[in-house]
Amino acid sequence: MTSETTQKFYYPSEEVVKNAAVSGMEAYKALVAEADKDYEGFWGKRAKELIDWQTPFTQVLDESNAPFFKWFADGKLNVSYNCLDRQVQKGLGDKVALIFEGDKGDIAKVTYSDLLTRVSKFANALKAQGVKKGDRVVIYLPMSIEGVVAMQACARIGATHSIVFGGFSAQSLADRINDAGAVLLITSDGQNRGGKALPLKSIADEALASGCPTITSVLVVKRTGAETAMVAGRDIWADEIVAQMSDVCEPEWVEAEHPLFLLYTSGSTGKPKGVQHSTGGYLLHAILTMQYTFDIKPDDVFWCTADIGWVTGHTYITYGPLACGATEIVFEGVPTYPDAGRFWKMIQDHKVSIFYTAPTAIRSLIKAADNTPAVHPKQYDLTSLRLLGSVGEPINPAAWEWYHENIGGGRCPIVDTFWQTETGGHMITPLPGATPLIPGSCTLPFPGIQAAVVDETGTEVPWGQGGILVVKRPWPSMIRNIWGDPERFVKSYYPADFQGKLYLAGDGAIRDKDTGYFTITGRIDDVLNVSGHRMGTMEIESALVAHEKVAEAAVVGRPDDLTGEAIVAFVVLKGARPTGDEAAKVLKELQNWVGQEIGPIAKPKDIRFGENLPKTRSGKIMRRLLRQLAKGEEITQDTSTLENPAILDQLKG
Ligand code: 6R9
Repeated sequence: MTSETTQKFYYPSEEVVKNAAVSGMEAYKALVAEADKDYEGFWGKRAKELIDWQTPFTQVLDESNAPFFKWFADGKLNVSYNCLDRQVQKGLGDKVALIFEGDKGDIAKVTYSDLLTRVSKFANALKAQGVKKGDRVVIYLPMSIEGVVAMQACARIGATHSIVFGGFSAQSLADRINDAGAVLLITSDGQNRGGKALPLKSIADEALASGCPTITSVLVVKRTGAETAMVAGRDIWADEIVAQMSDVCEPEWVEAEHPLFLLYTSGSTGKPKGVQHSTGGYLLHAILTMQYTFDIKPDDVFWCTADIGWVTGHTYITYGPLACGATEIVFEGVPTYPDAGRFWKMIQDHKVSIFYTAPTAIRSLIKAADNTPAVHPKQYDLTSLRLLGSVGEPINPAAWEWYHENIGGGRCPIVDTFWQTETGGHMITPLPGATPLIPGSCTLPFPGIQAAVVDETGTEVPWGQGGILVVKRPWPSMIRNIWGDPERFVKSYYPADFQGKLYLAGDGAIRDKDTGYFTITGRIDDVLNVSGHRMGTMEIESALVAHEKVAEAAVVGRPDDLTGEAIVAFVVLKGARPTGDEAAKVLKELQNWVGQEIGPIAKPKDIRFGENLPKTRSGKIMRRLLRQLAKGEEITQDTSTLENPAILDQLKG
């Protein structure tokens, strides 16, 4: 190790090392060596120890139908049983499982016993509506106790849930319901966000009216109390039906490979992919990462600020913390309401010890703290914190340093966790009591995860050289399939370029030439990362061209200080190219249109109008030029294959 590399490290304190589940770098290396030596033994041992099985498994990994891997396939279990019943049996019934804080500051605490009762009643309500093992249930709910209860209730009866983020439009909701063939929808009258009550049921009604033939009933949770139209014979108030149910519901024991959930995520083509996860392997990684990465302890108050509509909310709100018997926060609101000190006040009020959030939130709160001293984190007592986490996008070193200093008081390690909807849990991440940290690097693979950086042929590149991020061996919590589209699964994740042998993450990466630490360099496909949310450029393009005025559209990303990437659209209208006020008017109209078609997170930040798009002679849109234009750069690239160079001037910002 050179002195230069020694300097850039942040080492965990002796006390952190001493108390950590993985204590010291030697312990980390020993785990990696254990997995290298006996891969199946490594995972099998932990699956036995960490999960309560109704029927034990006899085989760890079945690779006979690769890349459709099976883990623990002949074992049977129930995730809800592992999260709730076993905590109560261990004597944790009176321990607080969830601390819910509403947008307006209302607080509710739910113990493990209460949660078991609520989940059992809800599960019985689902059964009363005819939901059976293997049926798909779509959940379109705000951050709420009911959201967690509904997910756990599905798991309890073996129904496969598919959460649709509450910010998605009617169209997006309908597409997901239909792709999944869901029989039941769970939604709420509305949601509270930033001091406003927003509708939800009416959006769900619009989705169902557009044609969702498989849905037979809708359970409606009361939240805002807004007047809500109910369709007779289809819509039922959840509280009314749940009140009539027994509080005992025997868990449905399912095979380890039974699909626990689908979660739709953007890919490089227009249609979102229904990422299918398993039961046993998924639960194992949720628990193991809670232990190793978050070093979860009985007295911790754990807070993951993600929404249950994203995978982070699945693994690190609904499943991981509960399977470990932890106490966790569920927050309905937004970080900036009533002011940008909300997160820090909640950490102070609830004595949060582990805090897990996204770089985009940190960056916006840095800005707020700079502008408004009253919401600066130093106004709050954050001494309860012992560990910080980051997820969703690369964290820039300046934001890392601020987070470390101002939130972590210089004493809390930061785990920068790289993973994806498809991976189920952390893939490359520091372990807090082991890994020396370098701001901006997600450091080293989680024990048992064989990540590598390769070239186009699948050959590993030397450290210091950028390439394509892959995973060399299957792992328990990996995606099992794309719902209803096994061919797309193989093509997307086990492409022929790598002889079908390597999992393709879709990100680029580089390993530090001295330490081997990984830094993620961003997506290598047509997927953008806006505020930690994945958006497919094709999805946005399809929405734009569905507008009556639009003839053609191309969407690219541009780096953005606050949101990581921002969406820029290049649009050709059917009529004349608009300029001045007219351009501003159409721009607003198209932004709102995309908001309605997909959801507000997909709205382009900037739209440029041209009489055409830059194309090659064969008619291919030259996206690399659009990327340069989006950044406001002069075109330095070769334009010799461009048929219509004059168009570039029109598309400059
Ligand atoms: C968990 C989650 C996955 C994509 C992924 C990558 C980016 C996530 C990151 C990160 C750098 C990190 N990403 N964590 N990039 N450092 N710590 O975010 O899942 O919504 O599927 O997004 O997010 O580009 O491929 P998902």
